[in-house]
Parts: sequence; C-alpha cells; structure tokens
Amino acid sequence: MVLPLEIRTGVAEALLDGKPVVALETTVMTHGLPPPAGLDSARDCEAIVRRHGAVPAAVGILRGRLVVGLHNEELAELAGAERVTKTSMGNLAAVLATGGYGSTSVSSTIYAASRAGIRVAASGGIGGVHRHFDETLDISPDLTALQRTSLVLVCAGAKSILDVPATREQLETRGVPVIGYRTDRFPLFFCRGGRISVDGRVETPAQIAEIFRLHRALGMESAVLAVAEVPAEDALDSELLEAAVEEAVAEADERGIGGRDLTPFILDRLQRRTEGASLRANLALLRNNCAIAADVARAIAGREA
Ligand code: PSU
Ligand code: MN
Repeated sequence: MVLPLEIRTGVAEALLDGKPVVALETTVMTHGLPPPAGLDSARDCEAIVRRHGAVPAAVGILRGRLVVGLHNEELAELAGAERVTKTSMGNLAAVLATGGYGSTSVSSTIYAASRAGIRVAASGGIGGVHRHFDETLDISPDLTALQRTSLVLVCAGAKSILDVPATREQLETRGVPVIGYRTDRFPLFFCRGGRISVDGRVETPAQIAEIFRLHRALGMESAVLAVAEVPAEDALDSELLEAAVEEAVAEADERGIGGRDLTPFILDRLQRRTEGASLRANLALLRNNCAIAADVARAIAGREA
C-alpha cells in the first residue's frame, strides 16, 4: 500500500543529500496562537531554521493530503483556511478522508516526519497529562507518539496548563529520555526554574546528537526529548502564571470544554489574562527551540554545530 504522504521537493532533495532537516508542527500556528501571530511565527520559525543551516519542513493537511515541507503559499493557505481540524495520530485518517484542512500536533507531526526520514523536530511544548486526569483520563497522544517515534524533539517542556510532574513521570514510563539543554530541570514552558529533574544535562547540540546516536544504537525506538528553557528576557513570573492557569482550567471545567479543544481554549484565556505576556513568551521559546533543533540536525547530519 502506498503511504498517503507527500514530501515536497525541497525537503525530499535535502533528505536525499543527507542535509539537515527540521520538522515543524502547525497546530501551534492554527490553534495555539491568535491570528496573525500564528502565520508570522511559523514563517519566523522557518527563517530561523534556515539561518541555522537546516531545511524547515512544516507538516500539515491540505485538501485531504498530508504534506511534509509545506511551501510558503501552502502554509498561508492552511493558516487562512476556514475550518482546520487539529489532528493527532488518532484522527489523522479521518481528517484525510474529509478532504479538508488539518494542522498537525506534535504526535502527527513526528509521525509524518519520521516516515519521511526526518530525524529532528521542533515544537513549543508537548501535550501531556492534563490536570484532573484522574477524572477525565485526558492524556495527550503526543506521549504515545514520543514512545514510538525515533527522532529528537526539541521543546520547552510541557505547557504549564498540564500536570507537569505527571507528564514527566509518563515520559519516564514510556522510555523517553529527557535531556536538558543547558538546564538541569524540566522546563516549565512559559517560566524559568522548576524542580523536576531531567535524565541528563548537555551544553552543546553535538551532545544531543550523540545521545540520540547511542539511544538508537541500543535499539531503542522512542524519541529523545531535548528540553530548553524560555529565554530569560521573555519568561513569565511563575506565580502570576499559576493563578491564571487555575482560573482558566476552572472556566474550562464550568463550560464543559475538554478533549482536543482544551489546550487551545486555555492558551487563549492565558493570553488575555497575562495581557499578551504569555504570547510573547510562547513566540520566544518557539524561536529558541527552532534554533536549537537546526543545530542538532546539523550535528546529526555530520556537520559541525
Ligand atoms: N505548544 C504550544 N502551543 C500549542 C501546542 C503546543 O505552544 O498549541 C499544541 C501542540 O501541537 C501539541 C498539542 O501537540 O498542542 C497538544 O494538544 P493535546 O493536549 O490536545 O494533545
Ligand atoms: Mn487531550
């Protein structure tokens, strides 16, 4: 059976030539950031990846086709489409069958990337174990995908709207090594600091590439999660954020918002409650992660990072 996945020429050629490629998710563009920040940020991320010597490969679903390496116009088409379904691994086939538009979350992005032969992806934060998961059982398929997909994902930890300690535990349960890039704590997405440990700390992209090489040499099939803190100048104060998150979670509860709609709803509420500071932090950490991911991709491709 033919894999229903299209790899755009620029990315396919880079992969054939063994050049560094970084996969980028699009759910953050369509559902995580308000327009026009979403598209601006996606373009910005691509430019940063290029500046750091790698080829960006945004993943998305256009008119029922799963595309790796969306062209500029295609990225704009997806950002501007009327109905875009947030797509994880589970609803990927269903979304393709509608012939419509879909943005890919971390889970479907790393799935598609790895099928295409891409070894590095960047994201803002991963989905994880939601607060009150004991009642809702809401655990992001991102964790399942990380368990099964052999690549390096660079992120700023898990969004603060989640139960972060439980998310960290689940990464351990699923055999996903968590490597702190210039930090020895599991990052708190919008904020710096935190108390949760990582499996190792590294100072260079080459060290991440080496850990990934060893992980694969051991026969491990899971991802390596490289985590980096939000740059200091754009970080949010953790107490302020915590209060805003609690309010947003309570409001979601009251209004019966859950499932795939929960993350976008809470991110939107946070932006309002922090008067844009959470948005600035989100953009800054995305840029930071893209730069690191490109450096790691270069190190993996055997070029000096
Ligand atoms: N990081 C962000 N904003 C986002 C997301 C991550 O800064 O919108 C998206 C990612 O695509 C991630 C998804 O995979 O949220 C997780 O959603 P859920 O909790 O429904 O699995
Ligand atoms: Mn969920």
